[in-house]
Amino acid sequence: MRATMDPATAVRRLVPPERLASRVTALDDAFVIGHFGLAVEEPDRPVVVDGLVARAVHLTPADVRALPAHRVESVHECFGNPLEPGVPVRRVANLVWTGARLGDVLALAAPLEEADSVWARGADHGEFGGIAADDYLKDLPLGEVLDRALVAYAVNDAPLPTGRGGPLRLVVPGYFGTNSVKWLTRLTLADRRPEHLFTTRLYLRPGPDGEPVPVRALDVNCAITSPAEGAVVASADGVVASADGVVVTGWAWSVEEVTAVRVTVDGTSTAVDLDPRTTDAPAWQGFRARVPLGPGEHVIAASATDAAGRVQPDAAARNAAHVVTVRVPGTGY
Ligand SMILES: Nc1nc2c(c(=O)[nH]1)N[C@H]1C(S)=C(S)[C@@H](COP(=O)(O)O)O[C@H]1N2
Ligand SMILES: [Mo]
Repeated sequence: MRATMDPATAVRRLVPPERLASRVTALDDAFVIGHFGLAVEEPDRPVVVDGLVARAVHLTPADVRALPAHRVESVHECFGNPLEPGVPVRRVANLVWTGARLGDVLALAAPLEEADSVWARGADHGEFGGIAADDYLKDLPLGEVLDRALVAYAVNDAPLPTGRGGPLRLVVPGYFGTNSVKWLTRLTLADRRPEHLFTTRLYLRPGPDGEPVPVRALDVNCAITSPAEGAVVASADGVVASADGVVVTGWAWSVEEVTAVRVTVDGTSTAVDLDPRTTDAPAWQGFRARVPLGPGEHVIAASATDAAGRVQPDAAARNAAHVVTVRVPGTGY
């Protein structure tokens, strides 16, 4: 059997929020997750579409590139460790993906009426948390993803690198990154959910009635990109405080449009300028606030609210308000 994996354990490359200043995140500044490590490079790795279809098909990356191309700017966020829902996570980027619509790809196999789920598999395999799995697998509700998901072959207008899931990966704008299966090998149409480490054991959270539901739609969340945690402002270290104060900048996102961002300094709210969402897909939205800071230590916190009324909790949640502590040197400190 051909080796599909480098002999590696889980890859978790994380990036601090202060590297996320640009609207579109450079790939070097975007986090990388691979539960089993990274799959090996295989530029022609095909994708099979099978299951509840009229005719199973075997597609090369060239077949997918021949379909109508769609380019989507979208926030890309890792849910974090599903076993630690109280730990704040800011593993996030905003990337531009290009690919074929999932619906166009599946249509080549003529899905049967009864199919209401698509199971996406990746080439990577191994052991995660002491449990062995033959592949990475996620299932998605067909009705929600036909139009919105892409089988992507490019990111930031360049071919999808192997580490990002090339040659083909799924991207589901508005869903947590865990659903965006890298190194795609198979799309199986089904009428039920699959039992698997990454579908029914991990990446579940309590639903409306307390029952476990898969981690899909993004939470409301934000990240302060400047000043950085621990920054000494009003000095030459990149963050310059003027007589008018320090400018706090960041990004806010959710599955729906973010309608407000609250920025507080030592508990007191300040005026915030928030950009509207200008795209159909959930790209992140910029915000900025000019805050007056006297000498001493200050706690700056940001939290977002979305159009559906979702609000970031203050603490003890994966999407808790982002808090940075900064110091202004001078008398009084
Ligand atoms: N095949 C495969 N796809 C995967 C994963 C994986 O381990 N294997 N990790 C998922 C998780 S949890 C996240 S957050 C995103 C990360 O994508 P990135 O590494 O391009 O940032 O990929 C998702 N798709
Ligand atoms: Mo993730």
